[in-house]
Amino acid sequence: MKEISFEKINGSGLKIGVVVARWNSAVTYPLRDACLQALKDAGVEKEHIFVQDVPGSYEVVYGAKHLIEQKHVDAVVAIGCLIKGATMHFEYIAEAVSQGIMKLNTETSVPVIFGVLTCLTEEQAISRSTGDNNHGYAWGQSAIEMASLKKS
Ligand code: RBF
Repeated sequence: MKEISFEKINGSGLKIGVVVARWNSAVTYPLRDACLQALKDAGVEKEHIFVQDVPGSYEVVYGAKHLIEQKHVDAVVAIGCLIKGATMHFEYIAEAVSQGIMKLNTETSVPVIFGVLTCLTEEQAISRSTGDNNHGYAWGQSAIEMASLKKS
């Protein structure tokens, strides 16, 4: 199976940021909602969850940095959806965002979860953001695990 398994996670007392691109919001908003559900299920208090919308995936890196610096979160989930189109934008944005998120992980003391879907088709994007296959839930769980690691 492809899915990640999680030991019992406890989000109580952890501050979690969720940055969401509005581009392809039919995909990113269900991912965000599943992520928020995972945080709630793990006991993260409502007032400890900081959601920040940004225009597109390219901006999620700045949005994550902002939450780290301004809200002092223990982890961030960066959510976006890139769908390959006719231009080279897909490649440039995907490369920039994955490098940017990696940089935040290595250069700040805050883990940033890579919640950016890179899809060849709209069908792939829908499949990865709906029902049991909605990846947002596991991203929320990943953020709690990594935030706990940061605090340990
Ligand atoms: N943002 C996304 O989140 N997903 C996309 O699939 C996407 N495709 C784009 C394609 C083109 C041709 C352009 C110009 C932008 C695209 N963006 C996309 C927006 C991008 O992430 C960013 O918001 C803008 O380039 C402004 O910096």
